[in-house]
Amino acid sequence: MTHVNWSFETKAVHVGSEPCPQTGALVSPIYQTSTYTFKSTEEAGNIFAGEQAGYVYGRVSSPTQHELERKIAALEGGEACSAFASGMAAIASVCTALLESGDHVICDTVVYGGTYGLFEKIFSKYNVEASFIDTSDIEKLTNAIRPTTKFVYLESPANPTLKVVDIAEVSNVCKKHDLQLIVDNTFMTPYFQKPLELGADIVVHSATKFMGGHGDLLAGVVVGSERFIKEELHDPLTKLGGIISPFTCFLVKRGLQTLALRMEKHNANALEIARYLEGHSKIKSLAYPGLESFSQYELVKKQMSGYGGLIAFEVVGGLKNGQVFCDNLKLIQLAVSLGDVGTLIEHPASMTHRSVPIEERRKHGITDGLIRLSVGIENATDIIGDIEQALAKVETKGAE
Ligand code: LCS
Repeated sequence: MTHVNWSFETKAVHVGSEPCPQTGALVSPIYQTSTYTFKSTEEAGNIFAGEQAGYVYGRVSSPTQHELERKIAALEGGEACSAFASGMAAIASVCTALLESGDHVICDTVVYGGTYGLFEKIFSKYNVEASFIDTSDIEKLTNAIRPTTKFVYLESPANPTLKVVDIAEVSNVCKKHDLQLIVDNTFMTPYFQKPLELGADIVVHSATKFMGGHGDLLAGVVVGSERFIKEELHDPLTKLGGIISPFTCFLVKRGLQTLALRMEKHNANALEIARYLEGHSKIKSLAYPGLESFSQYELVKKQMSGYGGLIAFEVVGGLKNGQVFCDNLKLIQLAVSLGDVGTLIEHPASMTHRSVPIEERRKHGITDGLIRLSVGIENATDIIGDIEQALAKVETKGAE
């Protein structure tokens, strides 16, 4: 089957989900095994040497993993993909593949707290220095480049403020200075944004989020050139041990088959909820890329085909009233993670972005009262009803 001309939805359903050639089973089996047998030492030697196709050990790869990787590469429009046990395992492996002692990296000021911590707490120990720069400011970005800079890392929209970065513009700077551009596409998924087409070299995802979609797994993926995935990323994949399990591959594959439908619903619900919040007297600030009032709306229209399911806002009265609001929700669950079928809410300053120093957080818009809502695919009226009743419990007299 050739898939190059298929649309996104058709690729999502069929690529990597072909019937089993041995049994004809419509859904191919999960290869739940830790090791693989060989007919002879000669065959084993040839497979280990890469001269013959075959599998050797569960920490290296599995047929289920390869099916998932083919599906994701097709959806992101990349040459190849590698799947990992979590988003952090994927990001850490990419960094391990690219970095050496003495290198410098540029990371955006607004990224998931775990990613910030990876550069600040782990790679700093190996003499890799990170500069945290607002990459949407091209002058600042250019000034931060050193002879030792290896790559620029960014999320767009970013977790949790939803700041958007012009990927094509940053890619031009990177190309000029011979730097790699790594984009975390978790919030958009390839359904709404294709960073490789915009000039990124490597795309990473927490597949735990929209790709898996159901809040029941942890996974991460990397998409890039065949050379990077097969040669440079192979050692970190197999030696650091962040391998994804065959069962998780099966779940992510299944999740991806409905990604287009779910993203449309996340998007429609989030837009309706953002419009409701926009007119509410108890909402102090609001960011949703789909609102015309969003400060980077023009850029959103240029590089994304949808707005996603994340909304960031602050309740009048800041942290204290934000807590009252969260504590009174009934349908919406207070939990980290995002991109699930169910609506989730969290408080970045005390939860996901706790590891970012207070001053840094505040400087870059992660205010003490900021709340992040991951809108699910329930009925929008029910979600709004829950928000409405919780906001009614918030006392705003005299609050700012
Ligand atoms: N990239 C982004 C944009 C993320 O939001 C996360 C996790 C990761 C990478 C790491 O992926 P993981 O290892 O968890 O699969 N974000 C989380 C969050 O906002 N709440 O809990 C986890």
